Amino acid sequence: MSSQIYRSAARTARALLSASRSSSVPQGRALAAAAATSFRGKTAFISSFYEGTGSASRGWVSSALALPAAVYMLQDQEVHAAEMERTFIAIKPDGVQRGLIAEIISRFERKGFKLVAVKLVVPSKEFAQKHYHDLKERPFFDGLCNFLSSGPVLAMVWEGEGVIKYGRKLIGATDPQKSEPGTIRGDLAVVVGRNIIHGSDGPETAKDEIGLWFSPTELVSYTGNAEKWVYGNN
Ligand code: DAT
Ligand code: MG
Repeated sequence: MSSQIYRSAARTARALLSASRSSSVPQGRALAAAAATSFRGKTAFISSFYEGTGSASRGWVSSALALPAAVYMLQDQEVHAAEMERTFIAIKPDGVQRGLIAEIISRFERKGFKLVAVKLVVPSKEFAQKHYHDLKERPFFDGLCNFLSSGPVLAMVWEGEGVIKYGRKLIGATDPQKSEPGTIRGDLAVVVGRNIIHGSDGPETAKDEIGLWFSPTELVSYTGNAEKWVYGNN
């Protein structure tokens, strides 16, 4: 629920920011409608900007005056909008060595997700053991950690609405024999021991894995050029 409100706030912030670049009242009207819709009456302070005390037209005049204030108040939320959901994605040594970095990155990019951190690293075996700590009882754990630490890994953080769950869809099932065609593993890998890519499997692991692989200063918050075309309510 809170994330829904959060996303609504983010969308409204974006709408307010883009509308603030125009002085036309009709845009302001559309914008107010968008604000009312996305907030669903949950944040009184927004709707209060648009409540006319008399005729509808008086209401719109006052909303035009209040708009800049609303924009400034929501700029923080615009920043947070750029941080709505993040997941950790890594191209494992097999994917890097096979020259699949660009192919894999382009699938996330074309979807509309945003890259907010990236680096090429050779993890130590101890680091690999930390990353895969929840699998330490599995018979393949040692081989898996040896493999992850055997060469360069492209570590990334991707951001976007639903990116954790949908990132897993883009990746496909763990065993490439069972991954659907069209997924990264389905199209580009053959066996489970060389399935080329890792993706966080939920919000908690995403948070832990991002924290393990990146320091906070390595995560870059920015507004993507195409964001207003990727996100929007009609
Ligand atoms: P995923 O990578 O899809 O999240 P996982 O977390 O269950 O899958 O396992 C981590 C990695 O361990 C997986 O990408 C490949 C390897 N692995 C999983 N099951 C395996 C198995 N039965 N034999 C060999 N390696 C396996
Ligand atoms: Mg996993």
